[in-house]
Amino acid sequence: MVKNTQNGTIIKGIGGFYYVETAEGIFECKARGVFRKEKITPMVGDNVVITVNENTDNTIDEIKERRSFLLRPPVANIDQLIIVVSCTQPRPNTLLVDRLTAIAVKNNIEPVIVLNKIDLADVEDLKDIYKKTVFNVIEACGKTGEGTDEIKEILKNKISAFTGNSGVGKSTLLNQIDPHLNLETNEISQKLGRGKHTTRECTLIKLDDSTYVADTPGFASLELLKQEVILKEDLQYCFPEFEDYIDNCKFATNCSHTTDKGCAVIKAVEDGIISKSRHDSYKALYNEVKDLKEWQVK
Ligand SMILES: Nc1nc2c(ncn2[C@@H]2O[C@H](COP(=O)(O)OP(=O)(O)OP(=O)(O)O)[C@@H](O)[C@H]2O)c(=O)[nH]1
Ligand SMILES: [Mg+2]
Ligand SMILES: [Zn+2]
Repeated sequence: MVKNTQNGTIIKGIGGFYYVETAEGIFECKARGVFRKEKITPMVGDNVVITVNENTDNTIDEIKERRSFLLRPPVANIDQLIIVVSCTQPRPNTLLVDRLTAIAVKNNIEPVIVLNKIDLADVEDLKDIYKKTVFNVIEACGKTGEGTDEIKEILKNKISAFTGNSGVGKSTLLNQIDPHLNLETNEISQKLGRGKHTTRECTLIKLDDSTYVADTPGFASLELLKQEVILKEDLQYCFPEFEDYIDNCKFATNCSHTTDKGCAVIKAVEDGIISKSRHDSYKALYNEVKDLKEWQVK
């Protein structure tokens, strides 16, 4: 039996099969049983060692250590999370955006905010919220291609993943970046005002030798995102624009930055330096985890 070992990257996973890109091409592989025993699930973006077999299934034998990984969207080793928000249709959900930026920051992934569908509604309110953060904010239009060059520039030489609700225009924007991709897109449901879950799988796409981007499905349930827990002590650091103020709170080590007297973060919100909407999201996320202890999180 001819055997041949290769290094590669998982670019897609469907129904227990993983598609691994190596220097020799793309190989359909199964994961070795040992991963299941160790409760490790191979992910798109994983760097792996595979064995290409002549007469049996190719196997993933080894998963290299991950530089970063996210549960939703399920991708490993990305540098950037491109969070696509539509100005309307579907309506923007700032709590979702801020949950995603916090999860990215916690995982050492750079969040980028793309405000899409600027042809359909006024973008000023969203812009006002996010220009007060430290994140890159790009205005875009999947329909006309506005903002495409800026997105291309930011993707260059990095591994990124697009994320955001169904229908915000993730696949449409990727098609603008490279029309050859021909990714499937679909109108949003006018009745429900949201997308139709057109993209079904997470796929890592090579734009050039050093630039990769993943298209991912819109979230089926926002509940699942709550699995990515950020403990209350850590949450403040996941809102980078708070950092300059955290140490100036009157009860610095104990300040939750939610209601406390003498809170420098709240003062900065009142002064219009930190956006109120971001602070509201912080409070909502804080309330979700405030009774949770470190040992309760696996
Ligand atoms: N008017 C307008 N429509 C847009 C824009 N961007 C995307 N669309 C439309 O929005 C609809 C949804 O776009 P998709 O690219 O399928 O959305 P998606 O985020 O990939 O959705 P899922 O794959 O379901 O997660 C399509 O009909 C697009 O043509 C835009 O900037 N302006
Ligand atoms: Mg899509
Ligand atoms: Zn405070």
